[in-house]
Amino acid sequence: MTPPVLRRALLLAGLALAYSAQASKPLVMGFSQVGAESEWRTANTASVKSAAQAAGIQLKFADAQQKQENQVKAIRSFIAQKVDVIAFSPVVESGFETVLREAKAAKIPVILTDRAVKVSDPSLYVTFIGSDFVEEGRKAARWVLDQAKDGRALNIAELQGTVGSAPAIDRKKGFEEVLKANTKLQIIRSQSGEFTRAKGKEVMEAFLKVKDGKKIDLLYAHNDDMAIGAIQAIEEAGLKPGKDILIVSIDGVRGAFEAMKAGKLNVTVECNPLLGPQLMQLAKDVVAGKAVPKRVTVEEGVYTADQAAAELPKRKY
Ligand code: GYE
Repeated sequence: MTPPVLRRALLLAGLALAYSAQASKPLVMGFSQVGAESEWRTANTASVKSAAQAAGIQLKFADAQQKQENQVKAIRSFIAQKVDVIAFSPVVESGFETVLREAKAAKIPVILTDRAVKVSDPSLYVTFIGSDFVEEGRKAARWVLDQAKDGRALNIAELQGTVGSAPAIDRKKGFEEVLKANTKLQIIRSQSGEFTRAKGKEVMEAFLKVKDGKKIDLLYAHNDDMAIGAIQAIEEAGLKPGKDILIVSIDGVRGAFEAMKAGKLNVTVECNPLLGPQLMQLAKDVVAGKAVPKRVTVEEGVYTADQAAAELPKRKY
């Protein structure tokens, strides 16, 4: 028989052990990603995964393959698994109210990364970290205005991002807002290319086939991948991208810099996908009960073709 003193000592040691195990238990984050539709997204996923590892956060990663229903399912499963924090990049803006209420009821904080949602109750998420997409659209349009300073008219084709997504809605809005300053600049075609190269190419082919007697002078693509797809379509139609049709797109991924270096893309507006480290810090703060800003933005620039060769080696994505 163990003497009572020893038994108590053993019990206390056991408790201490259990307590320290509890204290060092890694924070668990459920992360629902949009998909793998673009170079931007690939860089974003890599950033989230490596930052989680560096921060000692256990990441449960789910790929929604561009489908909102998959995202809702993933969030429900994170709730069932009682993760410490949920982060997600919403495929579209609307339709998340119900599942976000479920997370709130389960007292699991939600961080929006990259894209925003439309909800009637802003307390359904703690914070939103991501770029200002309206401003990106404005930056693209300011470059277009610059090209038309000599008074020429430009017919513009627009490749929109995923229908209903925050970047597609906001990049269109910001672009149109600034473009209004010059009525000689008209959007004559506009359709979604779903943020992918394949769809960007397909829609551009269709744009070029429209027989309404209007020539496309400039292409505005909501991301680089669609612009790169469109470049192929333009070349296959026997035209010179970057010359016969000026091209402005958004993201600033390596592929865009390569296209600019080759003279096929004129300008890219930067949208930084490397949100991982900031996201992990926010998650730690939120779980620790610290106050965090409701909106965290990212610093970004605009790059033109003449800067491409010098910038390319410095690009991190
Ligand atoms: O611009 C695009 C991606 O949400 C900012 O999604 C992101 C956008 C990005 O597919 O390439």
